Amino acid sequence: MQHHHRISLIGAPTDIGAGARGASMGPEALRVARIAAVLHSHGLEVIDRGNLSGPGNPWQGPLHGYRHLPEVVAWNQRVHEAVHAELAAGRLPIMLGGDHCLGIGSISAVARHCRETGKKLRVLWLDAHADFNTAELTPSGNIHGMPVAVLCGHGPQALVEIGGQVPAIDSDVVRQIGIRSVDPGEKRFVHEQGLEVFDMRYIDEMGMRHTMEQALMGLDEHTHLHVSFDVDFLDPEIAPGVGTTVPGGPTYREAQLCMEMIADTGRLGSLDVVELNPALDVRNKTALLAVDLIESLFGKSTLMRKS
Ligand SMILES: [Mn+2]
Repeated sequence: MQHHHRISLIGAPTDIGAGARGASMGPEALRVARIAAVLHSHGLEVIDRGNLSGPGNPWQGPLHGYRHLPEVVAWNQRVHEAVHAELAAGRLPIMLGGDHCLGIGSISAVARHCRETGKKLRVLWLDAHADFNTAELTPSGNIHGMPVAVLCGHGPQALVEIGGQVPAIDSDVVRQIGIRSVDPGEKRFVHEQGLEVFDMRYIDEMGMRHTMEQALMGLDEHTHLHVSFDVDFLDPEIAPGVGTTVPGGPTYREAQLCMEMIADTGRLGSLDVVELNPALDVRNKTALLAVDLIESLFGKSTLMRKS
């Protein structure tokens, strides 16, 4: 059975950290795909808080290694406050992105909530990319490639200190799943920092079931499980509506199993859905798939089990 039955949807319509425009339309595409009604149909209380507002996208090049840093900070402060307020009210926030830079605001809020309530944190990072770049390592300066590094304390001061503690999280709470595109310098840094990565090679060799058993190992009743779901985690054959497609991702069934095994833990406490880009989608199919998978994350299949 799910732990939380009261869900809050928080739209964060921006592509401020991305290398392509369009993720700003993600929240509306998920609403068009009926995310609220689908979750409600499983007996969950859902409140749509509407969209946060923030600065527009000036579409400029990098400055000191970062694109749009002041705007990224502004958006993440708003996401941080909104997500933290829902958690403090005993609700389960789903942050509808938006690009993945918003994971900084969201996960720093979850970490702060865990400190305040004495909970242990586990973060599952479902993504084709490690998102562990720094200004020194990335040529693009797109901050959506940096959120995990920032959360672990590596990045510009204004971003690493969102949440009131630096680093916001320890790297050992993160489990990355589905990774298949990492820059050479980033790869070295991921190894140095001891991030636990289940890349596609691992999933191919060991299977999704074993991968998820490893990634979910050690959860207990005091653990808050946060899932940061970058839609580019999925194979682009089934999920074309993202800015940075990488071939060779999890299939439909593998992705379902991943979500179902997370649901089975009963520990899901918060969720990000990011990088959905309706401008690149085909008749909203990627949004519909994302909602289908989120339905499984909240226990669609477990409802059919006798247990
Ligand atoms: Mn990402």
